[in-house]
Amino acid sequence: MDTGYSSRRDFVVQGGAAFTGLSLLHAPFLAQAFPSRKGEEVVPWLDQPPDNPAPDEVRNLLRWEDLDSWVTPSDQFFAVNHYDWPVIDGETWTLEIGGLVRRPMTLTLSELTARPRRETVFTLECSGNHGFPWFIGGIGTASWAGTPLAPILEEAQVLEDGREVIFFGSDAGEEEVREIKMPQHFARSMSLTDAMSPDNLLCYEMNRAPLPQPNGFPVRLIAPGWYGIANVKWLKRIEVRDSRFMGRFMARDYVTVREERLDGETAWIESSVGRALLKSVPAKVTRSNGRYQIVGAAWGAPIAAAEVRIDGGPWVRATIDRSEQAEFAWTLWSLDWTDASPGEHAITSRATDAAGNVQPAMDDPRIANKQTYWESNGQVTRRIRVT
Ligand SMILES: Nc1nc2c(c(=O)[nH]1)N[C@H]1C(S)=C(S)[C@@H](COP(=O)(O)O)O[C@H]1N2
Ligand SMILES: [Mo]
Repeated sequence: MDTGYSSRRDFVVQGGAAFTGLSLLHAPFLAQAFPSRKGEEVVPWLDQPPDNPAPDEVRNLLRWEDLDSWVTPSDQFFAVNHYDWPVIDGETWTLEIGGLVRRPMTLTLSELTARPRRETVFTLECSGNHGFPWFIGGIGTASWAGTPLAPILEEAQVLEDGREVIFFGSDAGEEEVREIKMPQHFARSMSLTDAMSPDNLLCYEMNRAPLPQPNGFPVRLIAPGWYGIANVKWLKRIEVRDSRFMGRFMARDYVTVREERLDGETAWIESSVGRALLKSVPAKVTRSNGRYQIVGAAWGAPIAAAEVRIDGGPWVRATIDRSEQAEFAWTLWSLDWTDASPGEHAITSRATDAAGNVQPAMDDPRIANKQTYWESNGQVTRRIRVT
């Protein structure tokens, strides 16, 4: 997908580190500009999310008040898993490329890291984020590095019939369909066309260090522009097939159910969660010398504008922080809240993308007629007390 967006900051270098003068790379790595003021204090939101009820599956959710850098430090990055958390030995690990290819391949970690390296700053959001009151921090932005997937599929020589590419993780569990119980690895697929996107990486580094174990060590797929679920961790095998893959995470789970009007009739449409959607949130409110500032993030598409509405008043344009940007990363914004009066207030944000699409309101039919919690990109409202 070519968005024509010019400020992408990913790049390919041969054989490892060749750092250029991009501001992302200024030392120390994580100290980028951030909309903040000297001596400011964070005013916590009144509507704090309930405790995470599933700590085995979901870890380390982002606390929005803590956001103070464009790139999320790895130890503050959330993690989601559906089966076990595999612990893999990078020395003995291999990646199989098979199925409808002329030349099946087995790649070791050192073979992958010897290939051309590319780094992309990408905001990874779980498609369930904002689907439950407790789940509002299933998002983070990291600098992911690895080797592009497309040249490897080219070398494997996909056969004429190859249409679908399945990515299998090492983690496994038991699944049941019509009373048939079967062991299954975590797996997601993409069309061959989507898999061949030059953006996709076989990723082995997060924020300039080996991938942490919870985030997929030693190698995961990074599919910039897609929801978290597509970014298969702990990769084990890539399999090319001639028909659509109908595993749990494509066809039974991570399926959005929505009532739509088609030709004057109501149709219930079931669709597989795929590409990221336009979204924004008010991240935090700060106070400095009695002056309030609202800081937020917007992502899911190239961002043209972010607006804020207080207590159902008019939409006010925030200032977009253009100092740190990448095609697939969130954009930070801020707004001086000049007339903050004592009492409780509701703060809502909405993003507009470069094509003019506006993040849907909660009563927009796309959100209101959605019956499942996936892909909850409706406008987010937070509550705060000004003293
Ligand atoms: N192998 C494997 N990959 C996986 C998952 C999983 O359970 N197993 N969870 C997916 C989901 S739902 C999300 S949101 C992202 C989360 O990536 P993170 O844990 O690095 O934040 O990983 C995806 N990749
Ligand atoms: Mo997810």
